[in-house]
Amino acid sequence: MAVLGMRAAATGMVLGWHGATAAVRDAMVAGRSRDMRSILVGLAVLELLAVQPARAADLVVKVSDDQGRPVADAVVTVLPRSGGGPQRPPPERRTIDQKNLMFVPYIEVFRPGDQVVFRNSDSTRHHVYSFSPIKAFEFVLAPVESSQPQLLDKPGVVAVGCNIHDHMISYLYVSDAPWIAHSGASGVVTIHGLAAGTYDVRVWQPRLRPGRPDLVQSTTIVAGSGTTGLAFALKLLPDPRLQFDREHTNY
Ligand SMILES: [Cu+2]
Repeated sequence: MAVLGMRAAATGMVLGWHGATAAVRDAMVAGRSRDMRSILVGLAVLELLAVQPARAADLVVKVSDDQGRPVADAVVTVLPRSGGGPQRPPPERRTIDQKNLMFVPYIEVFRPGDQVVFRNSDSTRHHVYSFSPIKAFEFVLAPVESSQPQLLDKPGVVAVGCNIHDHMISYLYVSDAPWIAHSGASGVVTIHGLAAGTYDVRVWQPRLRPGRPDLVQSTTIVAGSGTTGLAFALKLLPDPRLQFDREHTNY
């Protein structure tokens, strides 16, 4: 809030600059050199404030488990309290492949309006299904076959399984957050170019207990601060790819 206040104050000063030019002219006419000097010093400071926009900063989110080990496949979403964010990209269609009896990728991020296609690159059949309330589907895919595109129009998590191979699972994370990214092996996600302000940062990972809201922390980005760090420690269940059951589809 202090930052927003400062920006508002700077705007006020910029308006004051226009008023001040008349004051400078008056001072010159009157020949009041001391006033003139203080006005010029004031103008220099104001100019400095006016030309310096609120510099963007990076947010580095570190996701680890309760033993401090880095956590991969964690989805990080960043929502500014004041709204806004980068322009939303047009809807996209992404493919979830089935290779070596696995869904690839394990997690994928979508925005409402995007579509998902399931492709079977194995030489065996897969029976792909979701019981998710935000998107339910079920179809058998023969080798090299692809599904019809499935529209993902609501935010939430879609757990996808295979009725033939119980260990196969994939998660579709649908979110309209302005910034969204997921962690690799390092457990670190960096969001670049955040303007000053307060943000809610959410973390979801497939091995968190299902049916619970995302973990959330808020952070304030200060203009020109460079990098702000945030750490999440997750209490994780065993990997669902090793023991898939209906519990993991309960979103
Ligand atoms: Cu299968």
